[in-house]
Amino acid sequence: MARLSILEFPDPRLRKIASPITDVTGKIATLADDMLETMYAAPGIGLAASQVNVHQRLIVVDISNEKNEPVILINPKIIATEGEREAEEGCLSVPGFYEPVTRPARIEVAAINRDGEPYTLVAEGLLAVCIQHEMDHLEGRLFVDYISNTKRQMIRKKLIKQQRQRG
Ligand code: QAP
Ligand code: CO
Repeated sequence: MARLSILEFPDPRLRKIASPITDVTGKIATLADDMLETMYAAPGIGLAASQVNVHQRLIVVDISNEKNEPVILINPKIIATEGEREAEEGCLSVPGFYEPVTRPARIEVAAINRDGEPYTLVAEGLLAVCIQHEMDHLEGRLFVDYISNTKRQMIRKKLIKQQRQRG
């Protein structure tokens, strides 16, 4: 297991569109495990491969309190949505900033698991928010894209300054 480094907004690599995974190899399983380790260490509840500079369609989430319910989604696809809900979102790639985002309240997702088997998942509440947020990363989309330009520019400036200070 290894901890991976997380790209931060406004890094242009976060804007890349991820490619479908054609073969769930041991390498992909290891990447998923490393992403889970990285997410738990952060700590966070979701991480997309794009955030660790791997532009392939893989996300991991775990919204459990005990951090013992990892979900790995390879090539996730939303096949149904229902309703709408606003919830506060944050992102490991936008540290320290939280803003409300409106999204479908319930989703059904088709994906492939760590063993290469297809499955579907129905999600609502925080899990639905988290999966949609992480799937956005695979399209090069960030939660700050849903807020006002003024707020996004302010966050951009503050993060660039922080990144400069850290070297
Ligand atoms: C996405 O986000 C998400 O700013 C996952 O300083 C967020 O794990 C889905 C984090 C909210 C649903 C609701 C953010 C950690 C973690 C920060 C995360 C920070 C430290 C964010
Ligand atoms: Co994020």
